[in-house]
Amino acid sequence: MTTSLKIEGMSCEHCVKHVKEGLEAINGVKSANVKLKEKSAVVEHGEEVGLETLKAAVVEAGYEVA
Ligand SMILES: [Cu+2]
Repeated sequence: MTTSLKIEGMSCEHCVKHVKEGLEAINGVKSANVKLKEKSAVVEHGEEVGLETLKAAVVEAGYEVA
């Protein structure tokens, strides 16, 4: 399944990489496509991965989910 997140606080490609790595470290996440300009992340993941888990990974990386 696919989940789109709006992310606040990313200012450069380093941030993008940080968020991407945080999301892709979750068990069950296949890929995370993070875009700086769009302030977005599109995450491909299995059904076992809930929205709260995705949000927590973004917060853990130091950013906010809008
Ligand atoms: Cu940055």
